[in-house]
Amino acid sequence: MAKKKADPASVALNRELLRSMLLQRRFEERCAEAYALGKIGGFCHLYIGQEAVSTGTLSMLRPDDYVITTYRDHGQALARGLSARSIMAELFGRSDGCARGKGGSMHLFDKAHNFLGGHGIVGGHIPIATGVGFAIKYRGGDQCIVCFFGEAAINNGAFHEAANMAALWKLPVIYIIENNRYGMGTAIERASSIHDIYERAGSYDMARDVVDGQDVFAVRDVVGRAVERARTQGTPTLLEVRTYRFMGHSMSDAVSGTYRTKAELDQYLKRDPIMLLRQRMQDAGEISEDEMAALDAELKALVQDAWDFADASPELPLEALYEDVLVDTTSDAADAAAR
Ligand SMILES: Cc1ncc(C[n+]2csc(CCOP(=O)(O)OP(=O)(O)O)c2C)c(N)n1
Ligand SMILES: [Mg+2]
Repeated sequence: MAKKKADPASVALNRELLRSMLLQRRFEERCAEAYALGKIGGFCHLYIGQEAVSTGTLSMLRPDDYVITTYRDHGQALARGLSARSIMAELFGRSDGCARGKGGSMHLFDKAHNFLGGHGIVGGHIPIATGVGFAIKYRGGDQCIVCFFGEAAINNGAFHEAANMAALWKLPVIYIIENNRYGMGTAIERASSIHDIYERAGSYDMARDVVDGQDVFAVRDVVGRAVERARTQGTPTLLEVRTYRFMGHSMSDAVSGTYRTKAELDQYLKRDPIMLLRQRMQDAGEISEDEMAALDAELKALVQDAWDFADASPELPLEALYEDVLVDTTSDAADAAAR
């Protein structure tokens, strides 16, 4: 029987998803290099291995929705559409960075993309997401906010207060737990009394689901349902996305560490989300070896361009330290700007 011809729209979408995930991977490989060379200072947490979560989730949003996340934020910023140039310049601490070089790796921020950070305090941004959900409802919009955090953050009291309010007040917030099994070097089994952590939403009568975070289509599916719920019913969802980080917790610890075995890491490496999507597309005849090589070359060049741009971008003058510290929210103009 002749092979069914693939629908061009779905082929184009799959390519888009592959491009988004591979860009994150190639970008972060160069981040590791830049960190070793001392071009990036401070903390730096790589997202390698988790790319299907950012791409799968953010490909389901509209530009006027909101995104908020943790310090492990490079991949999500790229998937949201911030330019590689503005992110790399931020990591290099330069004035053309998305936060003028003042935020660095953990504090990427871009109002134009409704990307509300990059937050360094574990769990600290979860109540902020609930607040944004409240603002959306108050203004009468049908947007939603996606809030990413790690599985270790769910044991933080702030999560429980924020989740209770979101359910009680019916706020359009999608809480995404990126369960990569570890909070620094602590395995989830050593930190959480229950291991199916999405069930915590039951305490707040909130919709919930669990999904394979290495499969970009599976992520899109559950996120799509959560977005629909947020837009039409204005209610929150808690999603547990099971994934794995292939690198150390941050640039300051070894890749495999002493808290996990090499065998475990190897097992997860077999489920590299990019490899899985590429394989699926190759099997379906949606991308050839040559096209794959061309895409890879294009993305490597794009990241090199971002590096060169960041390197050439000036640092802010010292006086700029006093800018962006306080905002006068009492004036109408400031209120309008905040929208
Ligand atoms: C309130 C607070 N406590 C401790 C830390 C130190 N810390 C930074 S990352 C981290 C682990 C968080 O793990 P998880 O939430 O699973 O996210 P992941 O790093 O795996 O993405 C800890 C304890 C912090 N930044 N903030
Ligand atoms: Mg974790």
